[in-house]
Amino acid sequence: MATKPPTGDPVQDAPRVEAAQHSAAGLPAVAQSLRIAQQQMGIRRSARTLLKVNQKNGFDCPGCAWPEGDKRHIAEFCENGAKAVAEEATLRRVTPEFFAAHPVADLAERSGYWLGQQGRITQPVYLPEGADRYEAVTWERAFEIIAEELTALDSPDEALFYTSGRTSNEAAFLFQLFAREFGTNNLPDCSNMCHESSGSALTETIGVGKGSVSLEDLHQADLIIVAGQNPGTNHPRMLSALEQAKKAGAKIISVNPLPEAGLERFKNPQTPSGMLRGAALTDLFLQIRIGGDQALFRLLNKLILQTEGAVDTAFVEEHTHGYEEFVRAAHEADWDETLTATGLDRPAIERALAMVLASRRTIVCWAMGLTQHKHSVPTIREIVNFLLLRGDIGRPGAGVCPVRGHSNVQGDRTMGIFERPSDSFLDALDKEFGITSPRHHGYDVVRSIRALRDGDAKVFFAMGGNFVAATPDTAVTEAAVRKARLTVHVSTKLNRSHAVTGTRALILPTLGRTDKDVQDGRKQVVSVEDSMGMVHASRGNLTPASPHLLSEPAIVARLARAVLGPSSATPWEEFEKDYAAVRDRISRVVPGFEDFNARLAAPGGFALPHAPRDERRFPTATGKANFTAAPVEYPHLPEGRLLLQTLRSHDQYNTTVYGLDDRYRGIKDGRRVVLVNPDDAAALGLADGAYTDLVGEWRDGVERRAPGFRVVHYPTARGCAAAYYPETNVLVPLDSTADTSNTPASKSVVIRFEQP
Ligand SMILES: Nc1nc2c(c(=O)[nH]1)N[C@H]1C(S)=C(S)[C@@H](COP(=O)(O)OP(=O)(O)OC[C@H]3O[C@@H](n4cnc5c(=O)[nH]c(N)nc54)[C@H](O)[C@@H]3O)O[C@H]1N2
Ligand SMILES: Nc1nc2c(c(=O)[nH]1)N[C@H]1C(S)=C(S)[C@@H](COP(=O)(O)OP(=O)(O)OC[C@H]3O[C@@H](n4cnc5c(=O)[nH]c(N)nc54)[C@H](O)[C@@H]3O)O[C@H]1N2
Ligand SMILES: [Mo]
Repeated sequence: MATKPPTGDPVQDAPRVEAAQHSAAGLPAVAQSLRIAQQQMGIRRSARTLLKVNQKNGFDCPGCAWPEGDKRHIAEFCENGAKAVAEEATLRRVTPEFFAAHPVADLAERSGYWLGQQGRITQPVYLPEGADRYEAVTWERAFEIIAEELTALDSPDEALFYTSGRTSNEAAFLFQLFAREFGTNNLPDCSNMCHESSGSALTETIGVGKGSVSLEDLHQADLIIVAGQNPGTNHPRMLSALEQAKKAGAKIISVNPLPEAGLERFKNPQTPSGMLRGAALTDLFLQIRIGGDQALFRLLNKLILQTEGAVDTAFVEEHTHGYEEFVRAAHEADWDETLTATGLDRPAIERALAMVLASRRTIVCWAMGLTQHKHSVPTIREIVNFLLLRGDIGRPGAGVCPVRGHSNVQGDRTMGIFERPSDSFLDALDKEFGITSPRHHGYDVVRSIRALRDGDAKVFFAMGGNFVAATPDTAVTEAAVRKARLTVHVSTKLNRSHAVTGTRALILPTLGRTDKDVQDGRKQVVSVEDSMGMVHASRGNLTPASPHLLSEPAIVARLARAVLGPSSATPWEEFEKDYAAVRDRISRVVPGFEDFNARLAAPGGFALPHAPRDERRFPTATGKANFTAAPVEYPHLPEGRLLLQTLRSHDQYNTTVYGLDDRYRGIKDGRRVVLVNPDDAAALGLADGAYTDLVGEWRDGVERRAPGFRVVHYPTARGCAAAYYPETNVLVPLDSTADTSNTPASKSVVIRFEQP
């Protein structure tokens, strides 16, 4: 058995393992935030910056999309928010001299961690055809190059306009407007890989693809079920909300293959007693097998139906459709099959049922543990069935709570970043701007990759993000992107996508959330929408990393002028100078944004309307909330295989690696680890500390291999394994996606182990 780490980036490949922790936050989290902040920003800048996070006159944290409460603490930040801020507000710089010293081939050899550590990009750079490295270029020339390539296309649909979820509402609105004036709906975005399954399931069943609860609802709930989510790492501020709910008497069930520290115990850094003792959060931990959630909720639904008086019949009669068919399907749920699918035992499910029946107000929260499977959409629909049965949508303290990822991913979608826009949205856009938007649908992320691979798309333009690292099937995706004529990235920091280029490539450096944005002599404000549909202002306060940076709205406005020329009647110049002018247009195009500029000025912003939440109105095809009755699915594994989920460590933000520890899980100094249940490991002959290759298995028979992972015996559910993304994206087949939403099934990867 090989025990040596593999070749590659040595720092990333020497993981050590300590005891996993059973509580999150507390003093170590505060200490860690300050340490990382000072390394990147120095002491004075750290203090100045961190005190402005999520304050009413400050900037929206570029970390997660969790909402801000009404009563804000002086330091309304969390460890991972502080890391996200430090990553952006760093004093390190990537200059044209850096690019002169590092050819693209050199950048391609570096780890994502190393690339990110180099700092903020200071000037636009260009990789000409045949050149081996990027060189400085003027903004004017950069836009000319893009215009040359875009206008040379046979069809506007040969261009792809990707968005990652940090882009402000104003920039996103301009970006989609530009794409549609140019003539395409090819607006793939990170949502396609993230909460698309939630959007698909919720739009069909309740008529709005967004969560139906506010922070206040969480505080009022009797029962909160957190399924497929690791808030201790990914939404740390959610722990305060859960703590508050518990103080008011709520119970919490967590449904997860892993015991996640944040859900076990939370040490609130804002209160002295919280800091010392912490609060136990989870009342019942259902250690489910990966992919077993639909079966679990289906059985719970059957048991609710069998309990006298448990169904809210008045609600069902007045507000829902499809009940009888659903009842027939639910009656087929079977204990034995559910126990197999979930790996749970009968008493655990009975305890869950008792808690559900005792609750008059239930909320279900979820994230990537539910959205990234083949059967994610029917799984989330089953959760909607579960809530509808008890009348738990559209009343205080109850509802659906898909917890979003990127800080403005929800707002970007509201602004029209969507490859399948509704006719009503396009009608309003056309009317406002006197344009004719294309009506045929565009490519989502997976279809964009296929289009590049097959030569159907030739220009790739990214508004943020790290496309080649975030997407599945790394080898296929990278080869596809390299076939492009031109790749363009609007970025703050270096990443893998800058090293995997088309024939020509551009990097356009931009302002981040923390940076002061001055246009035409006036300080600009942007806006964002959080996970609960609250829209508020964000104002950066730091001097930008370099005088050469342009804001995202300015980049889109100049791009549009260069590409569309005088044929566009849109006042792009005016939009660049004054974002309030953009908001005036948004207020006339996007429902819920009436009087946008005035309402944005209110401290804390305003809530967008949500028909199911506000008035129990369900704008679906049937005009009612729809019960659905899909067949129950769960993964079936061949002998000797495990189901791998690809997830986040505590020291990363998606493809941005802040450090090499996963403190709560006890992993140190390395990321190439695979967490395996000790009993599975014994059966497979995988000793703790041994090194193994992970080999993906998929019906196309192509070998996908991630070499050199250290085995860690870890108390995950039987039959399951876990390893970090993006390193394991090589194992996720491009065609392995969720039905309906087409989201890569990156939490359901069948693997075997091969020891060198
Ligand atoms: N610090 C930090 N914050 C972040 C991010 C980050 O990378 N770092 N990313 C942001 C983004 S874009 C997003 S989308 C969110 C992601 O937030 P999460 O969804 O919390 O992120 P993951 O690490 O993917 O964790 C998935 C969780 O689901 C569980 N799980 C996996 N499979 C199943 C299953 O089949 N059933 C159930 N019930 N559980 C399952 C895993 O054990 C894990 O706890 O976080 C956002 N916030
Ligand atoms: N295997 C696997 N794959 C996954 C997932 C998974 O759980 N498993 N999760 C998926 C999910 S949920 C998501 S959301 C995607 C994330 O996919 P992306 O959003 O594409 O990836 P990020 O890593 O968040 O992008 C980071 C880059 O964004 C740039 N950036 C940061 N801030 C700004 C800004 O303000 N403006 C601009 N223009 N650029 C900025 C920086 O250059 C940085 O390197 O990954 C998906 N991929
Ligand atoms: Mo995400």
